[in-house]
Amino acid sequence: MSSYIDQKNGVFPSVCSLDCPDQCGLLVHKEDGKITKIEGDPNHPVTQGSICNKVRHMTNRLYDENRLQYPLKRIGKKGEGKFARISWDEAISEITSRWKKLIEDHGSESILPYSFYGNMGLITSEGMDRRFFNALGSSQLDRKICQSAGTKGYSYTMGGNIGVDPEDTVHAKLIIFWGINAVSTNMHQVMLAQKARKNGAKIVVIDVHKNQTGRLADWFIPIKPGTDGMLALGLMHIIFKENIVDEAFMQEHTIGHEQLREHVRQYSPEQTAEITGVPLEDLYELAELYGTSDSAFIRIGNGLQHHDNGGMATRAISCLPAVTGHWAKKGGGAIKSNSGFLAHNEDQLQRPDLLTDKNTRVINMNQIGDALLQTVDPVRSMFVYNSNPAIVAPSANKVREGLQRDDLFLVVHDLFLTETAKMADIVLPATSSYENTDFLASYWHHYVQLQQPVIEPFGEAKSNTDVFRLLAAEMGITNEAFTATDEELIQMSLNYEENPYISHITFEGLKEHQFMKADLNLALLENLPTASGKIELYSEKMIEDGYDPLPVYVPIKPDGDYEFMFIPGPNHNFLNSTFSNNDKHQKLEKEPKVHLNSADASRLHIEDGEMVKVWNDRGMCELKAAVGETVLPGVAVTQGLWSDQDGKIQLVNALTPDRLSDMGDGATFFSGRVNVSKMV
Ligand SMILES: Nc1nc2c(c(=O)[nH]1)N[C@H]1C(S)=C(S)[C@@H](COP(=O)(O)OP(=O)(O)OC[C@H]3O[C@@H](n4cnc5c(=O)[nH]c(N)nc54)[C@H](O)[C@@H]3O)O[C@H]1N2
Ligand SMILES: Nc1nc2c(c(=O)[nH]1)N[C@H]1C(S)=C(S)[C@@H](COP(=O)(O)OP(=O)(O)OC[C@H]3O[C@@H](n4cnc5c(=O)[nH]c(N)nc54)[C@H](O)[C@@H]3O)O[C@H]1N2
Ligand code: SF4
Ligand SMILES: [Mo]
Repeated sequence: MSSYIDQKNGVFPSVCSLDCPDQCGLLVHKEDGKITKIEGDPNHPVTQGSICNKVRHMTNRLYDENRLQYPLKRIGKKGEGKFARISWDEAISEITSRWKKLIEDHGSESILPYSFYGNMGLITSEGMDRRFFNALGSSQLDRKICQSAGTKGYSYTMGGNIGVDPEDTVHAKLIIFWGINAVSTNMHQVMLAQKARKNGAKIVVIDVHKNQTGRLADWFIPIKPGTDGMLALGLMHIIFKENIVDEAFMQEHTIGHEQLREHVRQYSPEQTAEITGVPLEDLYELAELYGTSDSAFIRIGNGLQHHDNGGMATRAISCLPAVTGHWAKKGGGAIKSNSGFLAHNEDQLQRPDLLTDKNTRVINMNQIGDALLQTVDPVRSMFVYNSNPAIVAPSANKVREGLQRDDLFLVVHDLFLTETAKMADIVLPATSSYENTDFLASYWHHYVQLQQPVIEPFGEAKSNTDVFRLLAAEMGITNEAFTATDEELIQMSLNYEENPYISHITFEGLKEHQFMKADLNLALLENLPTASGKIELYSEKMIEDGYDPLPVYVPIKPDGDYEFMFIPGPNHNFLNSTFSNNDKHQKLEKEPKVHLNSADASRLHIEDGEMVKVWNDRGMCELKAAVGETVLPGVAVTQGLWSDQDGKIQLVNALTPDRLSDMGDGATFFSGRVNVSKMV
């Protein structure tokens, strides 16, 4: 059979590669060699033919007039944005000669990769690149910008990233979206919740902002930012006191329930109401609703994780379904992330064995600003791909100052001249996922999916795997690791005896079926990867790691004497900063706004629709005020990681802290404080 690329016309199955839990099955329509339409694949068991607006307009991005077609070399001053076209040969030779010299003069750790999941394809995001930087012996990047706090907190209870099968959640009778803006960020979980609702389920949303998800709830519960751990503990207090626990379940499947019962006595409902802002009667009502529900499901989002105390908050919430036995009910339990079910052979794919010096320096991506400004053993070259740190990383003014350093040799591989790429010395054009071969594993549903190239590479664009093969060859790294084809990389990754859930999934199988589901015959509760094999309400491991063995409430850290908690989340029509530079998506989103409570606004004489200054000691933004009752007093919320547009001052990450969270060295985007004032 000829490949999809060879067929000029037709409709081809594919998968969305964006960093989104839904990982939709797609149908790509092609005419005369070009993609004309992207729609949902109705055969996909979970996403069932519906996709988001962002990807429905993907052709605008794929064929955007500003898409990069050739390698570029800086000719102006750093950051001025003046570039000249060069050939791939020149680009690769310039990069590798600079790197050889740096390694000779300063050692390989003077070079740093910086990447995340702009493309979730596994060989694209953690394949040849990891092999290359391991073999090079460069500094290593700790990729913890997303959900590492919660992952750690949840793992103490459950052992790993494992939760309910989302397809089962249609059977739940109570669905709690907790710190997740699911209408925008996990739309198919909303679709499943709507089905459950038709069967009588109630939808509760716990959030600091009554956004599109809050508006669809049967009951919206506003909470003060960073107090979710307290809410979970206060709920457990009531649940134990009212004896709406599931004793039999706790006996059989948990350890530490007696200690937990004693421990939560200290979190009184009165104190919980005071700290969280959730009224006393609502606390009792929620505890009752949750404790007595026939099957309750909690979808835990990133909102509560992006705080100083995000790890412990997630730890506390993850105890709720165990105390009440919801795990044993159809559709009940929780999902933080399900990536554990689809774990692939990372060692085979990433080849950590190629890194011979195991003490290589590690830099946390959340603190890239400080790392770039460090003067002792500075990072002298950075290679950025699958990410746009100038927009997405916290304390962005520091990040930009670092990126702009004259003595930093910056290379950026991307589809567009992003804000990060504008500061580069060499820019390399990247293919889109529709031009690549890859495999993808969702962190929410249970399907592994195949991506086969549908169109030819755009202009002279190259895939990540090809770029790192070229770099390895030119650096003189002659190792069989760099001759492996994309298909071989996929085969090696899927060959993973340690994960019985995917033992039947192969490259050939994926070619035949396009998507394959994890084998879930193993009962989750009988195979928990905790030390005890049970749900750990009390955790010895936490003691070893220096934490309290039981969930506790620790308030977020002080962050200056500013009036507002500042919550800069993502928005509906962008994906992090992806699409923020595309006309169509910008128009859909209109402009960045800051949501304020009307009491605060009137005190500060701010009118709805007026431009205001949002600031702290880290930076400043000018945003349009949206005044109303969607946030509590003392809270300021923005949506979207907007690109720089004609001199507008709208870089929300200029204001965010780069402290690390209590667990998992995660990001604390939402634990910052700001003042808001009228523009003068
Ligand atoms: N459309 C769209 N979809 C996306 C993305 C995108 O940018 N746009 N990004 C993707 C990525 S990488 C990720 S990680 C996910 C993230 O998606 P989500 O898990 O939804 O995370 P956020 O949108 O960061 O925050 C979720 C909600 O938490 C709220 N929140 C903030 N602080 C608190 C708090 O202290 N307590 C509570 N209870 N709520 C709080 C915010 O108001 C927001 O409504 O979405 C993915 N999908
Ligand atoms: N204020 C605030 N900041 C945040 C967040 C927040 O909620 N609030 N969310 C955080 C979270 S959860 C995350 S995950 C991060 C995400 O941050 P990033 O991972 O940086 O996400 P994007 O901004 O989407 O940038 C991805 C880039 O990869 C490029 N790309 C796509 N495909 C490919 C490819 O195949 N090859 C190459 N070389 N490049 C490609 C895209 O064009 C895009 O420029 O942002 C974090 N930043
Ligand atoms: S971004 Fe998410 S919802 Fe949209 S098509 Fe991709 S996977 Fe589906
Ligand atoms: Mo993320």
